[in-house]
Amino acid sequence: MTKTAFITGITGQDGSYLAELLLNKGYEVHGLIRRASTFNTARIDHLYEDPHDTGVKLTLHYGDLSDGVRLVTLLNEIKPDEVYNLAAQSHVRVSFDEPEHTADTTGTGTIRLLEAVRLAGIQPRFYQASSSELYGATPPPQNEDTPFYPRSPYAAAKLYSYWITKNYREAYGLFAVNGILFNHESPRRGETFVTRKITRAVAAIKAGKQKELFMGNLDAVRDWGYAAEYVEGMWRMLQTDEPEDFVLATGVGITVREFLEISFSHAGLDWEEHVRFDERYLRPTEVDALIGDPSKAAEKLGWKATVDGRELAKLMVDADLEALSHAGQAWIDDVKLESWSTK
Ligand code: NDP
Ligand code: GDR
Repeated sequence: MTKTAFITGITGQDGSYLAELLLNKGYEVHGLIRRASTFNTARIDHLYEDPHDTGVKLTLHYGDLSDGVRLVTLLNEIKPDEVYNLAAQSHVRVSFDEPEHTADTTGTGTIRLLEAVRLAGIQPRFYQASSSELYGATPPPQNEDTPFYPRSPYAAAKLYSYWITKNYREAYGLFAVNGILFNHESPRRGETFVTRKITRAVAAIKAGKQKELFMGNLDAVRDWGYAAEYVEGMWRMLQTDEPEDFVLATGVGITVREFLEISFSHAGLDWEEHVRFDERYLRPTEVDALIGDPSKAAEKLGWKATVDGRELAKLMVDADLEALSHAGQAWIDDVKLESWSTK
């Protein structure tokens, strides 16, 4: 029988890869999208299906995690077998500027969705996009038993979502799991996260269209993996016999500085000639080092990352050089906007 999945955050990096994965597995996929004054579906446009056709497998629905009633209506209609809650205000630096909005989307949004599941009277398997940011100030290596110490409004909101997901599992017997995912990136990564910011700048500098790149703390260590592999891990978490929480990570940590060095030198450039400091990119409280221990996922899910941060830097630089060669000036103008409106 065809399985049905409901994905919040389908227009984001992970949502787009997960939608692809589930469609390839034969699922009927329903995605929640926010109404915006411009189209925000660029990452999933290649999956477009004409809704007038028969046998359509991907359907998009307007809604928002701030609108609980809408979530109940949708879950009632769709009655999914699996729910993936990927939607969030997901930028850590921005969460210091918009703490209340972040709490509402990244924290309270999860309880709205869980309550919508209950009110719709359905028993889907439920995936919560938890984060390595939960560990915050607790030093690496971090696994499922490591104590949490959130260091931002974003991480504090995700902490609430982590515990409320666990609580609904224990209180109502819902098959609800937390995927505690370490940073994962791709050519589809949002332009203001550090990896993509760097690889896009490398492409623009290489093309002679940009000279400088303004950055914050280069000493931070992150365990960067490849997003396309991580969505497979999400799906596997919902296919087990018992609901459990899992860490997904590569186990390899590198500094932002090393990611810069690799990315620039891959394009034949010297990062020190181009990178400048801008305190706007510092955070009031920083997370110094995140390096995951993914052994539980390897043992119980048979999941293992094959791309670490060093390979990812090259993969993303290649993709951005390629994108630039196709898109030209419009792409360059877009790169400049990074420092205008964002952190
Ligand atoms: P993105 O920022 O790329 O995508 C976030 C998605 O959430 C977008 O589709 C966005 O819609 C949607 N969204 C934001 N606010 C709302 C709202 N109020 N109602 C409905 N939808 C909303 O994130 P990623 O794909 O990178 O991450 C997916 C999830 O995993 C997030 O929850 C993130 O916090 C978490 N996570 C990510 C990690 C990573 O390294 N990528 C690591 C660990 C956890 P729109 O397109 O309209 O903005
Ligand atoms: P992070 O990702 O905060 O780990 O959250 P981000 O790429 O924003 O930052 C990683 C590290 O790089 C440092 N940094 C900069 N960061 C940005 N964005 N821009 C800069 O110019 C810059 N200079 C240095 C940061 O200080 C930080 O230490 C991501 C998000 O996807 C979350 O949603 C997710 O939960 C976590 O990863 C795991």
